[in-house]
Amino acid sequence: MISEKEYRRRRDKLALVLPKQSVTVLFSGTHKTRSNDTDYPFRQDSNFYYMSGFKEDNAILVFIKQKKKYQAILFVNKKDKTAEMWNGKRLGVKKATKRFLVDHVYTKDEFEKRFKEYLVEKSILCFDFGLDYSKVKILKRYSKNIATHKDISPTIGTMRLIKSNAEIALIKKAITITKKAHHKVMKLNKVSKNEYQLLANLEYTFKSNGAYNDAYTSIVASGNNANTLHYIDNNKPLYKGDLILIDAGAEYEYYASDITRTIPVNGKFTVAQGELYELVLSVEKKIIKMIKPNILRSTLHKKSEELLVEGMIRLGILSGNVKNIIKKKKHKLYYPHGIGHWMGLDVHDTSPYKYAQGKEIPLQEGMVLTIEPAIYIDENDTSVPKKYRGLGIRIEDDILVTKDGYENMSKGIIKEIYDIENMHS
Ligand SMILES: [Mn+2]
Repeated sequence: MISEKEYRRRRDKLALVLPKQSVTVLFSGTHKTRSNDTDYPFRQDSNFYYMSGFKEDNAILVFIKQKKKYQAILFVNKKDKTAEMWNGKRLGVKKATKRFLVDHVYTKDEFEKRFKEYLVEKSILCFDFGLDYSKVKILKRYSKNIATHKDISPTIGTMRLIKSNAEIALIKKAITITKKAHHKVMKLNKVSKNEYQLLANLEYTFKSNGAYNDAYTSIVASGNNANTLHYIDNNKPLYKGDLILIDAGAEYEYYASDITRTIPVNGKFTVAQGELYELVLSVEKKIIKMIKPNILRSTLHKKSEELLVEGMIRLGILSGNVKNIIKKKKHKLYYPHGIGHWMGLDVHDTSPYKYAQGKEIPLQEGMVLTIEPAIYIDENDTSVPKKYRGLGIRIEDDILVTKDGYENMSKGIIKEIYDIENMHS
């Protein structure tokens, strides 16, 4: 759990880098209507949650900074018996004042009036430029005299890069649940089942272990479906002899995990599947071993391209020399994405990859990223030996950068061929 003190420390830290004479506004998420009076499941805005720890909708966090000192002010839904009867309890001003270590708490109704006052004699308004336009409109209505608008999202994103011990503990908890889910599916007899039955199985394990939100829509892609990168139909029958690519991660207390395993439907890899799988696995392991402070993510990516291309030449999937193939981007057909991404409150954490000046941000202790090399070979790609066509293999783990190297937080989720085959019933 993240303590109220930690949330306050984050606000203090943000306030240090906020411009003088500025007002910063962070909005909570808003319920989104699916149709009529039915909403999509609500999930709090990650930046708002990072700075407040508050899970309700309709809330606003404001920072007012003069020269050095700042004030944090939270606006919340007011208590309302009828609304609470229909849509759930609200914390209200009184309890929020007790709980949150902010300077003031007011009801949301008071926001517009107070916001106008906050802006007097200020020169900069900071907010998340990715906001819904309806919210931007409110801000713009009152801030016509403010010369400068600044996007606050990269600043918070930069803070979110380095995880605290409490955050790491939550990510590890999410991974533990994800491990149970993947292992359970590995054990199942999957022949004659459907992708959605595996999906149901994964979700059952997630939800029954307290991960009631998924970190993202799971991908259960059998056979050639694995070559559709964002395949989420998850509704095709499973055939004996095919592989299934499962990219599924639990979210625990707002923290994500992101794990991919590729396993055989009938529990046994064919020789060709094994050859391609061992290539991806060996690359994944080599790249993970390179992780340490100050290395660049782009260095990891380039190395993964080289190693995958080398292997694909060896297997007869590509021909020519490594340098030329990469220069001509021929490998992009088989390995089109990056080696991995930041992970935290969001599965693809919204933290920057470059400093404002354009230089790449090197890995540092406390950062969390995924490593996920892959090879995708479409079933209709006649340039590739027939035995490899229709195979799509990705292996993904969640890595914490430590003081002198790394910790593979998901190393307990098995990935060796021998172990996967043994796991199968
Ligand atoms: Mn991923």
